[in-house]
Amino acid sequence: RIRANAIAILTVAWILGTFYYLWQDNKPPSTPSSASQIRGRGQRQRGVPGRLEVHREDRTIPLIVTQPPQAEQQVQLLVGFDEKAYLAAKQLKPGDDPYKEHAFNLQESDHLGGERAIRDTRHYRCASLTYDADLPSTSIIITFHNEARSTLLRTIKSVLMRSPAALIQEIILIDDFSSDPEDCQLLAHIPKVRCLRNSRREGLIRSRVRGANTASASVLTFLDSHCEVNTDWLQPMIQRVKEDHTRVVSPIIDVISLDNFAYLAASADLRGGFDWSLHFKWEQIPIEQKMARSDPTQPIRTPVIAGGIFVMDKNWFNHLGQYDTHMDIWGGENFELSFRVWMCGGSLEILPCSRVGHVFRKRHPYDFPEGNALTYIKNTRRAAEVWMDEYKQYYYSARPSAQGKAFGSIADRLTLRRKLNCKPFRWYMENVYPELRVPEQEAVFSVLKQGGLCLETRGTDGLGLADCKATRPQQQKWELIEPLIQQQDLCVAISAFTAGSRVKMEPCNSKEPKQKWKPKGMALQHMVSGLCLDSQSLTGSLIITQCRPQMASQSWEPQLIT
Ligand code: LR7
Ligand code: MN
Repeated sequence: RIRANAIAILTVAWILGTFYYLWQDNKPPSTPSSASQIRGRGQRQRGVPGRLEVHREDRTIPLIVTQPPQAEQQVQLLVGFDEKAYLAAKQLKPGDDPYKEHAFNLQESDHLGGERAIRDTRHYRCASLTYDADLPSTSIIITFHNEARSTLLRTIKSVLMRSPAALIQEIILIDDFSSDPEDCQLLAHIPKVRCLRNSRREGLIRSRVRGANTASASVLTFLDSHCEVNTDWLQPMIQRVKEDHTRVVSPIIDVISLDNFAYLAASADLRGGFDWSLHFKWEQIPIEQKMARSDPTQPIRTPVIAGGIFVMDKNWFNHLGQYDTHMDIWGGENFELSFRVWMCGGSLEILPCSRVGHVFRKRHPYDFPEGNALTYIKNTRRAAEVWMDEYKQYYYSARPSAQGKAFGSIADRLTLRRKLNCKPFRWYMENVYPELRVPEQEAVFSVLKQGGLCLETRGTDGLGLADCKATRPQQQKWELIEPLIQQQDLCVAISAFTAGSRVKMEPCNSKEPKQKWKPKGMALQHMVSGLCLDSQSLTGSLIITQCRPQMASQSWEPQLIT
């Protein structure tokens, strides 16, 4: 009897335990009001379309939650700093809109206070990786303008709690002329924390450069002012930079819900990309790379970084020209840095075993002295003009309003590019971001006129001259897409490379030497033979002859068909 009872009790306890475990797993990691919990997940965030894929992956450990440090350790961490007073001094008044000041729910953030446990969102294999015992230490650089005290403090405390103490040389705060100087100054009472205040609003780019210039460690780590770093976030990044100082590395950026502050794991197979308007977006790793990834802890090459959270060797940062300090307030600097790193001999990667949470917002909670749109255009125009070579035309077609807008002098940055002997943007397109498609040029049709006559196709593959008011105008309609002279799927081609050879139509192939032409004065020269398209032949078909552009039979005047 007794044994049977014991077994029954154990069985019930086991079932209850299992249910509790599953229930825990489905709960969001933090416990704010439940009504708003679901909303944060699928929401479209500004600039983060890829974040639609944000989900909890079953490949990651579901239940392990970082342990908050022991009470004694906390006292150690923040000795000399009155956390309660710091947070209490700024409280939301009843009836105030909690989203107004910061574009996130301040009430939920304040409710969490200076620290909290978050789920370890890494792939389980990350936990067994090891790192060098002698990693160099880093200076953490955080710029902010009117950040909420609770988010700023959690950023700092999460760094102190979840990093090996020896790796944190210092935390440099750059207060970008926030309304209340005490937001920053009081935090300098925390050991290792320094506070620099700008005497006027500079924007995040010049602020970061200021921080980097006073940093004393050999490695720089940049963070936004509303982050929470996760378990062992720092070691993977410093390790990669120690092994090769030209690598610039960033973590997977998890999502902290702007509504309820739930910490949500981001998808582990995204990288940074952009479209021709220089709009940043998260995108899936190309399928071939995804297939080739047998080890989920391996770095992911990325064409661009999001911009806010990365680790870079300080000498490399300085050698490559820091940032373009003529960029203002916010935006575009991540493209400029990314192009520069790749084109001037470095690389960019995302490290899946490093995770940092960030509060993604849908609007800027601060003002732009020159307006949001003009500032973004100025900054991205500078990036395009300095780094994108002939590809900048696609930027201007995608963002016509950028044309004619002021962007200052770029002479210094062009000099820098020359001095560093950087590769052309074409190289970047071919080797780093071949997935970025060059836009299809809109078809432009012309007739090719010789005197009063027009070039036209005849029969299956022939060419000839006829009255321009032909009965079948389709056969006189040409697309001049250098080096091809094209009509539908057929292109003008020579039949042999010698003078007098017949010219005919054949299926287009831009790699076929027989089809390559370029304009030479009024004539059309075959690029390989050097001979010119000529209408003067005994048979009435077209041929190639020695170029004499003055000659009427070699003169082809393109005239747009409107
Ligand atoms: O005038 C300003 N001065 C500042 O110091 C304006 C802003 N800032 C600070 C601000 O307090 C914050 O710490 O700069 C940081 C970034 O500004 P956010 O958080 O308002 O903007 P964001 O999160 O959209 O910023 C992303 O894009 C920026 C483009 O210039 C920067 O590259 C940010 O670092 C970048 N943030 C991230 O990459 C984190 C992940 C988000 C993504 C994608
Ligand atoms: Mn941010």
